[in-house]
Parts: sequence; C-alpha cells; structure tokens
Amino acid sequence: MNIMERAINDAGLDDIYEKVQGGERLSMEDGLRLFETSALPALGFMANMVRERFNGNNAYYIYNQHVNYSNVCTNLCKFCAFGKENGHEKAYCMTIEEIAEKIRQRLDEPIKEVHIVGGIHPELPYSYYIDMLKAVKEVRPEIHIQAFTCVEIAHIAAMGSKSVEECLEDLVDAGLGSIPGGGAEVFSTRIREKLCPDKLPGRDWIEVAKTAHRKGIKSNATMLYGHIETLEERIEHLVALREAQDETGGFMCFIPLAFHPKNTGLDHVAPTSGIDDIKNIAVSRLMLDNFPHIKAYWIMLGPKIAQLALAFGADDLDGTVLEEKITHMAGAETSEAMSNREIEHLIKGAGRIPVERDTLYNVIA
Ligand code: V47
Repeated sequence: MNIMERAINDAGLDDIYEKVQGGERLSMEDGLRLFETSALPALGFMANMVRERFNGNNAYYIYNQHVNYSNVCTNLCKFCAFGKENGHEKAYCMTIEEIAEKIRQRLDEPIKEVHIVGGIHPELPYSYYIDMLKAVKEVRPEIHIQAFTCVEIAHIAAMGSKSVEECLEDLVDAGLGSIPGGGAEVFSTRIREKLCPDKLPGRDWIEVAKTAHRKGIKSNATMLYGHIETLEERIEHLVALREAQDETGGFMCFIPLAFHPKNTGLDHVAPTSGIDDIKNIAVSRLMLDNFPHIKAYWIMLGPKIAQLALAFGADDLDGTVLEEKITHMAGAETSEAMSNREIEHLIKGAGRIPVERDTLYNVIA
C-alpha cells in the first residue's frame, strides 16, 4: 500500500477508491461521504486521477470578454447583487449599438469568445436578442458567442411567443455559438422556493439544456454553493446533471460557483471557505464521470484557490474574462480581468501545461 492508499484507507474511503480506479460510477451516498470527509489529500488524489484520465496534464484557458447587457431582472433572486428592478436608480440596459461598441473597443485583442448574459428583462422584445447577436457578429464575424443562460432562453422564447426549439434556431441563425452554464443555482425546489421562487424551475432548466443539445448546441452547467443548501441538495444537483448528460452528451464543462454574500439578501451568510471550494471541485470531478471538463472560475474562487484547484480535479481556469460584473457586485475582491500571461503563470506554477482553447475546447495553436 503506498502512502496515498494508506491515507484513503485511514479515511475509510477504500470502497470509493476501488470504484474510481475501475472507472465505476459513484452513488449519491458515495458523493455525500466525499463531501463529509476531512481527508482532503485522499479526496484530491482520487479527483486528480479522474482529472488526469480526462485531460492529462493540460490546464485550459480562453481569451474571452464578458458583456452583461442589462441588470434589469424580474427574478430578483436573494443570492444576487446584480439584478435590479426595472426603473431602479442603478438599473441599466445597453443599446445594441453600445454592445457593438464594447466589441469594437477590443478588436485589436485576439479574443476568441464573448460571454453575454443579463437579467430577465420584462420589456425587451425578442428582436433585441436577435439583433444583439447579429450586431456582435457584424463587428467581429469570427468570434464565438456564448450567450444567454437556459433561464434567459426560456424567457426570450416566451417574449417571442416561440417554442424553445424555434427560439434556439433563430438565435443560432443570428450567431449564437453555445450556451453558458448560469441560472442552474441548485435545482432543489426547497432552495428555489426560498431563494428564487420566480426563477425557471430546475427541471425546466435541464429541459432547455437538453433541447439545445439535441439541436447540436453545446452548453455548460453550474452550481451555486455555499448559501443555505445541504450537502444532499448539492449531490442531487450533480446527479441530475449527470443523468441529463447521459441522455445528450451536450455539456462541455461544469463550474461550481462559490457564493459571494455581499450586497445580497443573504449578506449574513459567511463566504465559502477554501476547503469547501476545493471539495466542490473534487467532488464534482468524481461525481460527474461524464463531463469532460471541470472549471475553477478564478473570478469567484480567487486566483490562489483556482490554482490549487488544478491539483484537485479542475482542468480549466476560464479565462481573461474582461469586465465581469455579477460577482463584483457581490463583493468579489478579484480583479475584473487577467492577462494570458498571468493565467499561464498560475498554470505553470501548478505544474500543469497551459493550453489556450476556444469555447468548444479546440486547442489554439
Ligand atoms: O447564474 C449570482 C451566479 C451565475 C452570485 O458557463 C453568483 O462557462 C456567486 O454562470 N455569488 C452567472 N455567484 C455566472 C455563470 C458563469 C460564469 C463563468 C463561466 C460560466 C460558463 C458561467 O452567477 C448566475 C448565478 O448562479 N451568481 N449571484 C453571487 N452573489
């Protein structure tokens, strides 16, 4: 028995280790035991095995830009500091020309992806979203647009009195490339009733994602952790994603999102601990045996925890991000952007190979 196997044995996790070695699927109960263990090196060793099985020594990043077109939102989720009621003094909504200008301003940078999300705006017409995508493509035809969470897509479809299928077809025709992972939060109805009763229910979020996948549109998935959710609810969320992925195979990447309490309706909640951040990465890697990538989103984790996460199951750091708003409104102290050089420095410091990718994980030569 080597030293890591001894640590796994001491933690009483041999049966899980056997499954991990054999590529066998972990049960909900296994997942719970992994969250409950304090044997972090043992957990990390197993998560790293799976990480290297999927992605070797590579750690991915992307040169991307974020655009948050509007913070007007009818959902007003308790955990969110970004969304504002229509008419609120801090509410804003960019015009199509302002969005195009954001893209134009960075034409001299080798940006590969624009990540566009906003709130659930009660008035913007269907044409706004279509015109936005067209305008971005007109300014920068080669850019990949990753836009609109599953929650926004359900809303946009409703605004246009279209089915989700029809809406997705129109969005793709206008330039949509893929769908980001936001809006998933925690699928539990208990959590949604307490924190975001007006938001698209969890099962509908999954339906929109699966509909997109069936149309050949790839997407990501997230889980917002560190507020009032139980460990069981986290595991149920992961298993629901795993089942959806079994059906469609359309998810590229899972991103555990660390809750930031400042300026939210949950500002009494303590920020997540480094240990919990790392556990979420490792347990996700072990439970989501059909997801190719696990992302450590440095904006929410901070660069140091994100770097550590590369040894505990994560293989992706997201990217330059340029102008993030959602986490910064909730008190994030990270910078709003990082250069490729800084990201590569973090990755090399973790003993991994930095690999610049596009949205669909094609390697940029
Ligand atoms: O859906 C809201 C979360 C999400 C807070 O797909 C908060 O690659 C922490 O989904 N503290 C939007 N999180 C961001 C997102 C994302 C980010 C980066 C990459 C990708 C991807 C997706 O942010 C929301 C919500 O779950 N959020 N408020 C908060 N106070």
